[in-house]
Amino acid sequence: MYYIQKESWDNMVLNQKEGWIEVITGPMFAGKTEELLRRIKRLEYAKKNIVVFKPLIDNRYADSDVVSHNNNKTKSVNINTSEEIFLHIDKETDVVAIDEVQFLDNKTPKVIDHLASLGKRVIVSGLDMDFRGEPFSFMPMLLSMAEYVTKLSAVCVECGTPATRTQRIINGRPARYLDPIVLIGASESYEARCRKCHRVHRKPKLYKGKI
Ligand code: TTP
Ligand code: MG
Repeated sequence: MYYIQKESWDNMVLNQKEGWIEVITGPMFAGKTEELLRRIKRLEYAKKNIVVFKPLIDNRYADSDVVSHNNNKTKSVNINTSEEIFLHIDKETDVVAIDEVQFLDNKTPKVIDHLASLGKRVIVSGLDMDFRGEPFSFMPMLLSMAEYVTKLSAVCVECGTPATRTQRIINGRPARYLDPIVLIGASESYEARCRKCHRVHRKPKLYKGKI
């Protein structure tokens, strides 16, 4: 838990006129990171003061960069918990950006909401669903709190239609429903799929039969 001096937060509120939450979401291979980087670049041209964060869990490419599949990148601060964000921003910060936000802790929606109330523009990108096709952690809450939501789709590797889900493949087979939610990876373990082509081994069926 981090305690911030009340005076400094009050000053922040006084100095900021606006704040809101933007969420970029969708399955893997949809270009979420690319879209986040595009928005960051535009704001850099406008000389905005931006701090970019990334959960420490994702070390696929580099330790202190957010990197897209196209190898675009920007410097980022690695954090273990959402409250660490407060240690890296001040009243001069205009924009807080977070990639792979779904990996942060459950306090994240509250922290982000607080930042927006203080006048920060908060732009986050993250998976809306896990490999089972179920909501990823606190993402539903964040999506409902956001002023702006951009839901991107990928392309289904099986049938070529828009892909809204992420297929996890283990040893050439669909992963099991009870496998751990977190498994860092890219195309060696994941594919983009549409609803029809998405498979989860032993996923419980709530309703059986046809209408
Ligand atoms: P993403 O950034 O969502 O994947 P991406 O870079 O392919 O997508 P985009 O181009 O849209 O930015 O990273 C997802 C990470 O989450 C990746 O390391 C795999 C991991 N992951 C899990 O741990 N559990 C899951 O259930 C799923 C679907 C992904
Ligand atoms: Mg990404």
